[in-house]
Amino acid sequence: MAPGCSLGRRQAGRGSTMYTLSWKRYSLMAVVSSSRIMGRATKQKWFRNGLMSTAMSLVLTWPPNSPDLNTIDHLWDVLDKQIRSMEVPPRNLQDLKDLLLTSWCQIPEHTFRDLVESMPRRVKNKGKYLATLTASCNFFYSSNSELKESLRNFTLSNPNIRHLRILLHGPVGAGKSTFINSLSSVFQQRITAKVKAASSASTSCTKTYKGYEIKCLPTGTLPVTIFDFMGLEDTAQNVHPDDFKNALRGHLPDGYKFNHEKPLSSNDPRYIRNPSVGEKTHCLVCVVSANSISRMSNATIDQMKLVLEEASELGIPGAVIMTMSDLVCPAVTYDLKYVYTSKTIKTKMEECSNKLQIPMTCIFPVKNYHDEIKTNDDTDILLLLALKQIAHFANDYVEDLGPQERS
Ligand SMILES: Nc1nc2c(ncn2[C@@H]2O[C@H](COP(=O)(O)OP(=O)(O)OP(=O)(O)O)[C@@H](O)[C@H]2O)c(=O)[nH]1
Ligand SMILES: [Mg+2]
Repeated sequence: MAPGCSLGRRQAGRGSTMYTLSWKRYSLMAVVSSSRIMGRATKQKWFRNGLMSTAMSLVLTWPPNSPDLNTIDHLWDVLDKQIRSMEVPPRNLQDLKDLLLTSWCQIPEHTFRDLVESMPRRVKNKGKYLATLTASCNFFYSSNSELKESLRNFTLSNPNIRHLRILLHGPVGAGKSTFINSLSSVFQQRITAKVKAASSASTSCTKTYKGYEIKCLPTGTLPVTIFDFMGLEDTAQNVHPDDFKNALRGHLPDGYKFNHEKPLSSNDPRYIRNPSVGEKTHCLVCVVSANSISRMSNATIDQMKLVLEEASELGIPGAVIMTMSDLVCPAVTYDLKYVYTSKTIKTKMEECSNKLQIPMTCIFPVKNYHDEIKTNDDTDILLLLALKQIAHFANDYVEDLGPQERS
């Protein structure tokens, strides 16, 4: 192609070339071809806001063999090949326009017919992939209110308990306390800050073992209590490992102030000797930040694994909340809906899975409310989906437990 016709060109996936042309129609064609996953309005907005680099990062975050079920894309490829194979390339925009129109008219009829007739086969081949992709995106269109309603009316599987007990643990500053505030915000439809969160610190801001119920409008609470734990530090001031065991088994009282020098002993009057089934932990949730998972020290990982193993021995299910998804992928920062299609987020989830030995199905990427002044649907939905799954894990665990009332 003559230099005057093109201002730039980029390869953006299978058969997709992104041209930056001054000729409007071809420019539109090229953009459609390379970023078929974006709606027209989104594309216009991204162009308007000068977010092309973000757009490209999103294109690259999609799988390389994204489904090419759009028949017209194949015809763009045919045109592309024809223009490139010209012995004399177009010298100017008018030339290019004329050549494109001529080439379009010369595309043989059988090419169109083949494309149409091959559609059922291509749909079949790509169907499985599409089903996964659609399923992962679809929940963003599930209604926020439906999810809230299902949690409000959550039926506990064990008549001996009133609340599922979820225990959060993880490194300092991972967003544990902010996660509890975020869940409260979701159900109160305003930003709440009941639990003290850190601005920035290397030592844990949370010093007390405390359970929080989630209030929901208009009245009432969810059948879930979330316990905040002191963050794991790379210092000698760390929480004593036996206090984790105490918390899992239900020996730690609500309001217990952590003492890194010694754990709560069974001789202490505050020690709950025979915890009821409702006082035990029903699901252990590791909270890690997507932004710092790669930098987590081996000591912290080992401590987390130790607690997970302890929980696993007791039969308590484990899960991971991966916070700060907004800080690792530009596309997700731009629009949270891309969380489950972002390759960066998937890589971070895999890293979590490998480091903590937790299956991918138990890892939930979220973004906490941390600098917003009001709630929004996309942030709500990720938080709600995570909470719903965790509640199910805990509910499955308590199903077979007896009353074990405290003596
Ligand atoms: N961008 C972003 N910031 C977050 C997110 N979650 C938490 N934060 C910020 O991270 C910082 C630490 O959050 P906390 O909730 O205090 O973390 P923590 O795990 O409770 O920490 P400790 O109690 O000190 O162990 C706060 O400044 C939050 O505003 C998130 O999803 N995205
Ligand atoms: Mg905290």
